Amino acid sequence: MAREAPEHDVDETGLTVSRPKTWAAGIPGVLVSLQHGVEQMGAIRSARTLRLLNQREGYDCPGCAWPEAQGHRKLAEFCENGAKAVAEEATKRTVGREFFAAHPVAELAGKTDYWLGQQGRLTEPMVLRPGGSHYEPISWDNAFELLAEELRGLPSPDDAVFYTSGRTSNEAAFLWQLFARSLGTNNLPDCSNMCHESSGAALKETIGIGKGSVSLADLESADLIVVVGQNPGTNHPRMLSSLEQAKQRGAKVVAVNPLPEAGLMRFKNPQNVRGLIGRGTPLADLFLQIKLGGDLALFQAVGHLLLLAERAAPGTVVDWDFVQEHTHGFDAYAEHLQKLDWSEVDRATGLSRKEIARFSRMLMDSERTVICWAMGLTQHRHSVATIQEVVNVLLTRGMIGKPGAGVCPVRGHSNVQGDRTMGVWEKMPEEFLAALEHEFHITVPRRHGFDTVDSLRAMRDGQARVFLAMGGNFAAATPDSEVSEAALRNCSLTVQVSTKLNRSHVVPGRTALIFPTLGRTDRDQQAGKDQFVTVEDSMSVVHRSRGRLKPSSPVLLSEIAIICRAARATLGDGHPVPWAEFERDYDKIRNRIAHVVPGFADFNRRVRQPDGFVLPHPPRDSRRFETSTGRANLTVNAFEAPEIPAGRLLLQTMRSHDQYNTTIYGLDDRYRGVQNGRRVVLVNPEDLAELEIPDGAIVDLVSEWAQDPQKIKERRAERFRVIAYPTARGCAAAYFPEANALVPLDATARISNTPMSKSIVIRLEPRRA
Ligand SMILES: Nc1nc2c(c(=O)[nH]1)N[C@H]1C(S)=C(S)[C@@H](COP(=O)(O)OP(=O)(O)OC[C@H]3O[C@@H](n4cnc5c(=O)[nH]c(N)nc54)[C@H](O)[C@@H]3O)O[C@H]1N2
Ligand SMILES: Nc1nc2c(c(=O)[nH]1)N[C@H]1C(S)=C(S)[C@@H](COP(=O)(O)OP(=O)(O)OC[C@H]3O[C@@H](n4cnc5c(=O)[nH]c(N)nc54)[C@H](O)[C@@H]3O)O[C@H]1N2
Ligand SMILES: [Mo]
Repeated sequence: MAREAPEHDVDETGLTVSRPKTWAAGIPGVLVSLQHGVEQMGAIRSARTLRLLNQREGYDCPGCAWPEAQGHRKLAEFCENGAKAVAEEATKRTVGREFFAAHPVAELAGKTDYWLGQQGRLTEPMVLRPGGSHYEPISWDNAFELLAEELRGLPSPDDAVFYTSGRTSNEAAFLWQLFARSLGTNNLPDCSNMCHESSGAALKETIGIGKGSVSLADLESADLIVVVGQNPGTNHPRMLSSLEQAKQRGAKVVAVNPLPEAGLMRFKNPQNVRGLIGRGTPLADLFLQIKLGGDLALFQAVGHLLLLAERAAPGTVVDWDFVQEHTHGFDAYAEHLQKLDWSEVDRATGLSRKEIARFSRMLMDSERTVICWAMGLTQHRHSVATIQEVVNVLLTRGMIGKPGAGVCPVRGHSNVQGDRTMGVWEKMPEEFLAALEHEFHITVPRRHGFDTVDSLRAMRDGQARVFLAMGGNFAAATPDSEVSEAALRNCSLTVQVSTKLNRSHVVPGRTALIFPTLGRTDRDQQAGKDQFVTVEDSMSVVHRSRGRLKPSSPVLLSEIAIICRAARATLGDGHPVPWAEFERDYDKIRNRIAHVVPGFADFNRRVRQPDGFVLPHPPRDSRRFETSTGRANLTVNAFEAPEIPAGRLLLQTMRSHDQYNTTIYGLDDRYRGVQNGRRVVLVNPEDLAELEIPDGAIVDLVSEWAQDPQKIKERRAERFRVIAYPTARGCAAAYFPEANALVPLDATARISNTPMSKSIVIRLEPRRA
């Protein structure tokens, strides 16, 4: 473990370090959420806004995709970080034309993401003309005409790229892909390509559907919940309530993580008295401090132990009824695991065999197991195989399609799952494309489009030249910052539909447009009528979201209105899709979604039910597996773990407690004991001793990447302060997006093509003073 850090250790930049916390939420969480609200929104707007957060008649939290309770909801159905996300969006600060007149783009390009975000909500459409130094105001009509001309002038529709971030509603996402496909391209990269793509790929192959199989009720009846590669205390705080309830009725929790995250250790629930003033509820019964990328080894080792135990006492471990009736590939899986090399497991996981045996004993003792995971599993070279090993273990025990058991990839953005359901994917299946054609009497392309990494390559190489973003922050969220910024600058036109200023606005194409839009919390009226939109959470529940706040400017258009007007300008008024009608009445969009997207029949009526409705999920509902074999597939995956050369560390890039992806709320990471700074790298004290680098040193992080081992390419991120921290040996951690410059564009997961943001070989280079 780390040496005891002094309570406060201040460096010359004002950054302070204190001991990491061993519990999450409680009173500081409540205070922080109120403070952020009042600072950004004022007291009255705060109270009004937070009262409607995640309520049936209110809006869906723009934070994470964790589901809301069905039936009775608490008065305050939100968490500290949800409140921060809302304050960030509902802020009273604004950026208008005076702001842009005062700040040339070149100056804005020198500002941090934090500074840019703090300036406030965008209020009117802006344009940066070729060779111009400042963004200038432009009317909506002229802006749409400019975009339309550019799109119509492209030699091929595939020269345009339509990016989506996961905040977009179902309705906007459906229209966005319809616009792209009407134009003639499947270039629909999205943030999911950098997020849970590996989960989708692994699950589709093994259980036939790329979504999680559990509901909140399953978590309520599970007797074992395993949380792998996820930091719910920060990123899904409402999940802690589920874990707390589970613990209180006797369920066990296992945490698998290189970091002892506070939210996995103990929870003080701010919604009850014990949480506010007591010691809270201990969470993890077993904490496996694994090395980065060691999870495939762990789950193979556990699978191996399960099979050994089955051989010793036949019929007690493997769920033979399930395996024989519903799965394919069991024998090959079992045979492959016989060859497991334990010395490799030791090296890859850094865990003791006793710990691994204890975990497998817990899996054997449990009748209802849920395994949850997030970015710690999805952003490695072998992510798809790793998740398939998780599935293998669950299938062996028959833990899918029964109450209290299943797979739970915990999604990121609040509607990232819904956006996929609506067709935002560069390779939607034929049935979906055919249904679109049939519904709208249009022709849509079949050639697969670019995902995020391939879009970057195409833009870098001049093969794509118009970049449109429905939300998000493409420049900062993507890997290899230098390459991605150059790729954007290489475009003839970049268009950002955004609520707030960010990095992507200040690394513009030759011409750049900013389309300011309504957010989740804003009232959306069309043709004199209040409209609502819908979202799908991490557990496939589709429900309404309706904002009530007065928009920060009367000029703002909804995302839907922007798409409809852009499409009309580009495709002409004779286009068979009724864009104008869609803009006036969102029910009309939902009627069409009901015809095209499976599971959405009678959409308008069902989504008006108090808690919305749940989408079908064949494995969960009836143990049906729509895979290539018609059964759940156990898979054989070659053993794999990252190699860390001598004198190097493996770096993960992760979120602090004070950020939402590239939106930085503040400079503290309260649970990890870091205050007032983000350029830090957490390193195990024994590694520091070996490297002869003192705690507190200022270093450059240098990543070393080679597709071809003879040609190592270096990338550098300057001036990070070293913090001695109890992370697993050999494994360092720094924050995203500051460390994105270190993630090579070509370093991606096999099959899913997701950037390897949790697996970068680096060395620390001390700076001379
Ligand atoms: N407040 C807030 N909420 C958010 C977000 C936010 O930025 N702020 N982002 C949203 C989005 S888009 C997403 S995708 C989710 C992200 O939610 P998380 O996946 O929780 O986010 P990360 O910060 O990337 O944390 C990864 C966790 O996995 C661990 N980990 C890293 N590598 C490994 C590994 O190899 N093995 C194991 N076992 N563990 C590993 C890290 O130590 C860390 O605890 O959160 C969503 N919710
Ligand atoms: N190194 C590294 N890189 C990563 C990750 C990592 O763990 N490490 N995580 C990856 C993951 S999981 C994800 S999901 C991506 C996130 O990638 P993105 O989704 O592209 O990034 P965000 O930071 O969530 O986007 C924030 C911006 O969205 C805009 N916005 C906010 N609300 C709205 C809205 O309602 N409508 C519209 N139109 N715009 C809005 C605002 O302008 C804001 O600045 O980053 C990925 N990048
Ligand atoms: Mo994400």
